[in-house]
Amino acid sequence: MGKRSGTGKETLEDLSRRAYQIERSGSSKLGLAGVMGYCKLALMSVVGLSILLIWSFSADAQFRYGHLVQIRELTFVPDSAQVQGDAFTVLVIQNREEGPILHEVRSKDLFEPGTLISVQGTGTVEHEGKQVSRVLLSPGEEVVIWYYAVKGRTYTYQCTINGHSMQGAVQAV
Ligand SMILES: [Cu+2]
Repeated sequence: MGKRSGTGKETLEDLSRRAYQIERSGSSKLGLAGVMGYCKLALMSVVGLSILLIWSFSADAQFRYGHLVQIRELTFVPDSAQVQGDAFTVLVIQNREEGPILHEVRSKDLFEPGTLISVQGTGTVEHEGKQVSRVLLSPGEEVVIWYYAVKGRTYTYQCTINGHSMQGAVQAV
């Protein structure tokens, strides 16, 4: 009666194997199942997740489920990007300053209830009440923001710490 045919919940081993197969096959069009698989994997390994994400970003410039932003010389690079709308997506922001410059990521759009799914990574997450207010990033640290992007919306984020005037945006199309 098919009990052994794998219709039940996937185990962590299944997810790991699938991520490995995706990596080997060179396919970056993961679909929702793949993205959610990554979401679960993220709980196991933020570092591994980042490596997989960076790999998938570089593999496909046309159709993205998320993107990577690096902070260099007081600037979000790139400072704008598009993601697929009406879909789960991820934004990874890394502080890649060569000097000891602290940055923050603030975003009313990304951190609002109903949009934010989870914040992970190596930065320091601060809250106001139940809501994330900002994430502090020292050089070498990164934040991994999982959220639901609604088609037609633009999600902005900022850093204003220590007089910085940095902003970036993600447009869901
Ligand atoms: Cu900054």
